[in-house]
Amino acid sequence: MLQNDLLVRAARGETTERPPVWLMRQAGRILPEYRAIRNSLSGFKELVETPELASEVTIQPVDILDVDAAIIFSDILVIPEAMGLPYEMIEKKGPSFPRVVRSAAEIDKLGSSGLELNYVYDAIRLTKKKLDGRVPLIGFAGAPWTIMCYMTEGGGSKTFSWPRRMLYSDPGLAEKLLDKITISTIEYLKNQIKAGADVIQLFDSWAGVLSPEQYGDFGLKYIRRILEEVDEVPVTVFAKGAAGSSKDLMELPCRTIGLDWQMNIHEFRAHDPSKTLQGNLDPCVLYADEDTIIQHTRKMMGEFGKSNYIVNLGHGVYPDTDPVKVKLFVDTVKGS
Ligand code: 1CP
Repeated sequence: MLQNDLLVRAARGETTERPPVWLMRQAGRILPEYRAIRNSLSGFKELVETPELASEVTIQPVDILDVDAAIIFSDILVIPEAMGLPYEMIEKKGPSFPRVVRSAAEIDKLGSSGLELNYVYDAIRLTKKKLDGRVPLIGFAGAPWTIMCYMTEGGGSKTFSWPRRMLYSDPGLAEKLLDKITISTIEYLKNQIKAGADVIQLFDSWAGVLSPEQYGDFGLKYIRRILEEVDEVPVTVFAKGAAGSSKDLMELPCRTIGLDWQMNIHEFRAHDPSKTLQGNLDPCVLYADEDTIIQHTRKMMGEFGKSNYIVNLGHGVYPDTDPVKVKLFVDTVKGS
């Protein structure tokens, strides 16, 4: 039983006393308490793969920032790794894949079921135990298109030319890879739910590099397949940069759609007022002075309205944000 179940109720479309609030990328990044643990280790992967430590940093923002939900400390890149493409997390640079997949033979070698991700499920079980019902726990995965971006490009990129090139040069090959990622992701999310995840979020961080038409064919099609299979708990789809696909997003068979700060709140609401929306404060607002933060947070909340709403930023909180400002944002939501 959850003592604070605001997030789960809002995600189900039920009436809540106030909208729940959490922040994308709230675990890690901004808290000195996170960095203290992180700096004592060999690297990011040790933290992700050690359930005791992962659960500790998952709970830090609940204790320190008083958010209404925890999100399991992990990364979307654990899926490519479990499929057969290990990643390295390079200090101050980000992820890098020594091997990528760009041919049918390479894709054939990838695994797609029975993947070894027990460390994530153990971290979820342990976190649930330690949280003891204080707040819900969010499980997550990358959406297939975003995962394909990393598996073909080999790391972060401004343009993601490799995956986009494949959509023109060999769409069948892209579909083959997206299929495998989709199968892996369904199993992964179902196992996260069995381990105790109360809500699931799909991050499609690179949705915005595609045209709306391509996003329908190579992004939303696979998200839809996941949603048709993973229906045990409410699912949120966050497709960063996909403002041009508002209607298609709102027609997905999921409870909640996450908005980035460039998306028009009223346009999304108008498509289907019964769906829950999550978002969408520009993360840069949190660099401003206190009055500006309070003013922008209240204005945003007014636009979303009181029901079917989960307060969040429009993308992950930026690493150099002052935790005091983040706390002010959380307190403003709770007090207004
Ligand atoms: O050493 C470190 O501390 C590395 C920084 C870091 C952290 C804390 C990375 C590297 N990943 C994470 C954890 C993480 N990643 C979480 C859980 C904890 C939390 O921060 O709340 C989550 C939900 C993610 C999800 C993730 N990873 C996304 C989707 C969300 C988004 O921000 O769009 C993406 C795109 C990644 C890949 C990734 N991992 C790390 C980096 C620097 C990146 C982005 C690389 C790029 O620019 O393409």
